[in-house]
Amino acid sequence: MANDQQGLLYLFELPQEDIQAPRGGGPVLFKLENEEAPPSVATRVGVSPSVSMPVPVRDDVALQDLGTATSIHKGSAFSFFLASQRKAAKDLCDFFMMTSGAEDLMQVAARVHGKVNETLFVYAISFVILRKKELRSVRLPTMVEVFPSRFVPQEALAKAQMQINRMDPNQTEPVIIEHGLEFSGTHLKPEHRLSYWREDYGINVHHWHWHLIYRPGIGFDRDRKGELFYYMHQQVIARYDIERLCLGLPRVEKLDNCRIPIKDGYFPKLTISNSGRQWGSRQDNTLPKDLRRRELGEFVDITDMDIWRSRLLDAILQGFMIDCNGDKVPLRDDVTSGKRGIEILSEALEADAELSVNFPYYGDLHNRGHDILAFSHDPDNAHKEEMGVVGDLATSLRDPVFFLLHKLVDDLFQEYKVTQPPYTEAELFLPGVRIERAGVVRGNEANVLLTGWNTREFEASRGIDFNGKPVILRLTHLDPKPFEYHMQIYNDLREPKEVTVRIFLAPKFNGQEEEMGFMEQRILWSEMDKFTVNLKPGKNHVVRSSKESSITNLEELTFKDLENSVPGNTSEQVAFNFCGCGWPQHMLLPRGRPEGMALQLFFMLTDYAQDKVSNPGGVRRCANGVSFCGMQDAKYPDARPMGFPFDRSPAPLLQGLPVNTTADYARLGNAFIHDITIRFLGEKLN
Ligand code: CUO
Repeated sequence: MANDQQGLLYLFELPQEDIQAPRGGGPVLFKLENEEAPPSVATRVGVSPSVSMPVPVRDDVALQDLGTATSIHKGSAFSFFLASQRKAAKDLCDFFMMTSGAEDLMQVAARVHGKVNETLFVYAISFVILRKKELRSVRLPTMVEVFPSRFVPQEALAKAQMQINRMDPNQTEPVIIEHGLEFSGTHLKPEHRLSYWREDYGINVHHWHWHLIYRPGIGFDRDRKGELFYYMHQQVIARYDIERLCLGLPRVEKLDNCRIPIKDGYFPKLTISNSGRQWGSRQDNTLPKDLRRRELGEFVDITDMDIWRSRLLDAILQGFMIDCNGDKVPLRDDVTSGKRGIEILSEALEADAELSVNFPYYGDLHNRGHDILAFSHDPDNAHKEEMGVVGDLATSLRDPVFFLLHKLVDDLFQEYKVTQPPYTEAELFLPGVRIERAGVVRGNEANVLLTGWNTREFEASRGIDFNGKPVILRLTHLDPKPFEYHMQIYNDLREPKEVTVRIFLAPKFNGQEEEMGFMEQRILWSEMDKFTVNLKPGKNHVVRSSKESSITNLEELTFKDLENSVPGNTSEQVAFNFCGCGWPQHMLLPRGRPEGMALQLFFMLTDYAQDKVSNPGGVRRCANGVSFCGMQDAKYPDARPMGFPFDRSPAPLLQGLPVNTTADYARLGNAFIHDITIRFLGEKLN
């Protein structure tokens, strides 16, 4: 095996094809001892393999050892929200976890490839690579290249195939598939105006990665996993709402009642795992029903959903949950030891059966919500339809119903958050430092940011076999022009002071074009960045690039990036992109409006001595996207509750004066609020 990266990288390529099919565009070949390559592979014209990956017979890889992993049909959907399929994933992950080192994993995985569902396979090897310390240097290729059919409609892929069938066999230039802007529907339906956002590849890949890292039923407790489930999804809803306001659409409403029809349908036009099977479509005004999927062994009653929700709400308002022994478990965020209430609540709401204080009692509201919605078009398999995209981690954000469900989830979290005592002035104020001025600069212009369209290319032929020919996906996406934050900060102390800089963005006006009060704006504040600065005594000019954001992932790593990342040739991008998790950099800003949209930036400095979390020394993995993704093998690097200071209601008085708007927080010297404009150019950016 050439190196760990290469040995494992090609397991991700062509997930639907035989493992002995040529990979790496032709030169890489897994050779399984005692297993004939399928004739279609052996006779492929023009293939001259130069990298051979021998896979000896492994007597230890037996189907019976895979547990329930083989229970999910190949070519069908795999949903992490279904309890039975979570169990299958756990069985396969456990099996791969028993390997030691890259070569061992490669051999075992190559033997298992083809015996299990393709998505499950990719999920499990991804999980194990991220989990195993000895595989720290191995990066994952982007899901866009592994499963292109999750990102572009079948029609576009079929067109590329037809073009290849007709073209001169000696042609070497790739076929290009353009996709974007028209997305999945027309603007006859207002919701489709948001398709560019919901169907963005980066947002969906982020969601897949996030759940890969913060998997329920993982068997161990990742630091603040529950709180991060709340926070990351809350921030997604906030950003979605901001985008809606940019387009003049109302903020998303929660899925309050599963006994009335869901107004908006969704027709994904995508196929599953490159297999040709379609994801289920939901008509407008579909009435959710109890789930009765016998073939999957999955049954969910809407009544149970209602009961779980009511029990969770009860716990929130009473201030405690009841554990399996009947004992009270207090829900409070102002604790100095043990878990915060938000963590306990979240583990019961998501739910993680192993970490919920009382899984039988509080149930499985969020996961089951995904299930009910994913099968609402065919709840009893009468039509033998596949699940809808909302059941899959890499596609669920495409469907508007995802946001209705997650608004319901967030609504429960917010019910809890407003029961918590507001932050005191002592918790908000940092004496000795003050922000004199703060804003954004782009080129020579201050406080006006620009967005437009851009394109990014991926190799579709890494995930789908187009007769061995190269096919490029050219995806259109929103993009901001890069900018910088500039802050003029005075440190009035005699010695240097380390502070955490927190930067948030929210619209200034609501849908009625009125300035928002604190509570209306509170859950719209989107984290833009969070970083540490050591302020010297006196005046400090702090400059920070938008590309350094603590929430974003630099870029998706392609197969080509990773092939070029042999030791000694590690690009900066690869070196920093540790786990692929993080909000896409190209979606850092909301779209804005052509005429300019009024937004506000909120800056706050807090005492790093109080914020810092001691982590044992060692390599910082997943340092990118840290606010949404945490750090691998380390504690979440901010001791404050996630979303601070906007996760709670405001104190009624600050410095003796009432707090009505966020600007009242900015009366504190360590905070600052500033108006900016975002203009959407509606054209391709240079
Ligand atoms: Cu991420 Cu419901 O948790 O999709």
